[in-house]
Amino acid sequence: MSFEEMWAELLPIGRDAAGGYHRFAWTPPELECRAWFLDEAARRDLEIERDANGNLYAWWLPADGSREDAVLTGSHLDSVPGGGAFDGPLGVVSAFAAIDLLRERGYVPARPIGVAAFAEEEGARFGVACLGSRLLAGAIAPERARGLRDGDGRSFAEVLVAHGMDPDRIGPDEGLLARIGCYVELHVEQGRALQQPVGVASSIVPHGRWRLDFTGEGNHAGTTLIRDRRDPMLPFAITVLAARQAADRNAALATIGKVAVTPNGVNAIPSRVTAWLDSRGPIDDAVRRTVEEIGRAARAAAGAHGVAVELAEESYTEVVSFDTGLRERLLKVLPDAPVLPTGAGHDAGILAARVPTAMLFVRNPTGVSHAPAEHAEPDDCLAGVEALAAVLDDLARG
Ligand code: HGY
Ligand code: MN
Ligand code: MN
Ligand code: MN
Repeated sequence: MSFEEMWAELLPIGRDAAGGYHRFAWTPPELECRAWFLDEAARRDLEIERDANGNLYAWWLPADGSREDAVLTGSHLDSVPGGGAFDGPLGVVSAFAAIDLLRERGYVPARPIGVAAFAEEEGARFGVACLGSRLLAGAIAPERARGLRDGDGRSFAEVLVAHGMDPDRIGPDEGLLARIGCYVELHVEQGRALQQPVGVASSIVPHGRWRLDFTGEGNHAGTTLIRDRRDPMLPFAITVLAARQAADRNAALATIGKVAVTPNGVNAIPSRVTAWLDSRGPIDDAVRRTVEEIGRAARAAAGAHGVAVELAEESYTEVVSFDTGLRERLLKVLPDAPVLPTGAGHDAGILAARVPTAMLFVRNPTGVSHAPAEHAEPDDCLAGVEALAAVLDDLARG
């Protein structure tokens, strides 16, 4: 199954008429992607492993059957709502294609090569990004993860049970982590910085996700005088503006991109507005300062409208500098590859706290991501596969 054939199989899964993807953890499209992963692994006689956290692994074991000091690659198969085709899947398809390339060249690994598909990387269903890799790495308390709820109020624990898994078993998998010698994730670039087909990551900027709950008083839109209203939409709207102003002041990024209005009716003043804030910055305190300023503005606006507001941190990841030794080794294999930071979060950013980790990027000529315009040219995708194969060849050689 060539890269193109694998890509053609995945492409229609969970895609809407506008070309955006809706592959949320344990929903039918993502389950179809999981089935695709297992099918591709079986086709290559790779050994399947499922950890207790919902992550999938396909292992190419060395002749002696060893499972130690593995070279893990892969990425994720889930998407943001209306996301692009490449964010995640490009790393997984390229991993299978790189294994095919190595096998065609008669390569025999001296240590295991694994392909991972980490669960809920976007956090689009349960709200916390990289949920699967955070659980594996011990970067989120299992109790908190069990209680995370999706938009329909279903808990992560209930969803795991519905898919035959035991929520009491989620959490750090020290045995599996001990078997991973290093992790190298290939990912489509999510900006305009990469002007060559393939690049190597230096770091991930700090980023975090917060939840704002504005609680007012639901009431009739046609009979409630303005002076009698406690409408949560007002402080919400003021906070959206405040987010942009705080970001500009701190040279950071701040986005309020997901909102839930309850009830969501034309002729009803809502009782509650929940908004999610995403903030990123080149340095740690840019993000923290931005969020503090937004919190102050939200509280002032809420108070002025008789509305209560709560600001809660969902996840925060400090700046991640990838393993320099591993990066230098990649650059020996790929001497022409530029080195660049990424503003996007990745499972590699979470695993970097536990195992030597590096990332490869494939050029995205549109610079757009998390939207249908996200793109990588076929030649650049194949250059990515060649680069990944060369890196795996080097890392898994005896
Ligand atoms: O949100 C991110 O930065 C990543 O695409 N999950
Ligand atoms: Mn198939
Ligand atoms: Mn993403
Ligand atoms: Mn991604």
